[in-house]
Amino acid sequence: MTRLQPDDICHITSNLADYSRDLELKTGRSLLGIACLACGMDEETFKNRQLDKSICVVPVTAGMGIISRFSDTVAAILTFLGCRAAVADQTDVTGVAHAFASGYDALMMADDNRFVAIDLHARQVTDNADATGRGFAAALDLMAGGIRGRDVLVLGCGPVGAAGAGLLASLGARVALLDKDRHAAVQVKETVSDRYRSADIKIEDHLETALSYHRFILEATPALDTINGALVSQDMRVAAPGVPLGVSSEAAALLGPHLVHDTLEIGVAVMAVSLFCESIRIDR
Ligand code: 2YC
Repeated sequence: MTRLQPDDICHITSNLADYSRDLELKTGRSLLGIACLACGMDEETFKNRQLDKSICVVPVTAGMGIISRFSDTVAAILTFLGCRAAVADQTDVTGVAHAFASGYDALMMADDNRFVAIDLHARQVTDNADATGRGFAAALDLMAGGIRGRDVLVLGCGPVGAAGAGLLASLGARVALLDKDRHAAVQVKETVSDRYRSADIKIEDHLETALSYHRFILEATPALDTINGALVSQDMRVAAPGVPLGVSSEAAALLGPHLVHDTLEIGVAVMAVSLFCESIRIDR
């Protein structure tokens, strides 16, 4: 899991409205719209319930410690979506205890290994890796004008790529998996095939070859420049949750509006909507 640097996120808070509009131009849906699609919830339902829960973001000093502006940025994304969110005044256990005592409905916090949203009523945990994979898969579905029956290439079979592959398979895509560790691809193929029995899943072994005959790409590797200018075709659509961006600057320039990438926004938005999905499921 790549650890974010302050420079990766310092631009986010002041650009949320522009970024959401940029997503609408690229996918037809806003940041909230993409997150709702990833969670199978309509936006009106979310908007009717977004104030039902208060969310406390708790900074965590464990391990490599605080990332400057991380908690503030997470809270800003939640607030932009219309949620009631605040950063705890204290870190770690003190912050968690304060959030409980203050009656918050959910927590969001991250150590070096996991970034989670915890619904304190439903006792549901949503992981950022899963949420990010689903969010970018939803963006790719939108960029493709509906991914059902289309061939999609998932680069990187870690937790993000696995979650993206699962959503894409559930949407009816024909999923090809590629990872430099072939065993990781095999594992994801087995997991997704078990969950979606009719899923059409295959494994690719050669990056350049696989890119030569796939238009729709989920780039979920932690490597730089996985996709370079020579491998990009005009009709490609790339959703790239991988941090750092796995698309070279030359390839990104060629892709233009057909590339969706960010370092935090879509994953946090899906985590937020997931909190409300769980409560709706629990309430039924
Ligand atoms: O500021 C804090 O509370 C820190 N403990 C946050 C550490 C986040 C570490 N994880 C990452 O940098 C990212 C996640 C946002 C998702 C994957 N890596």
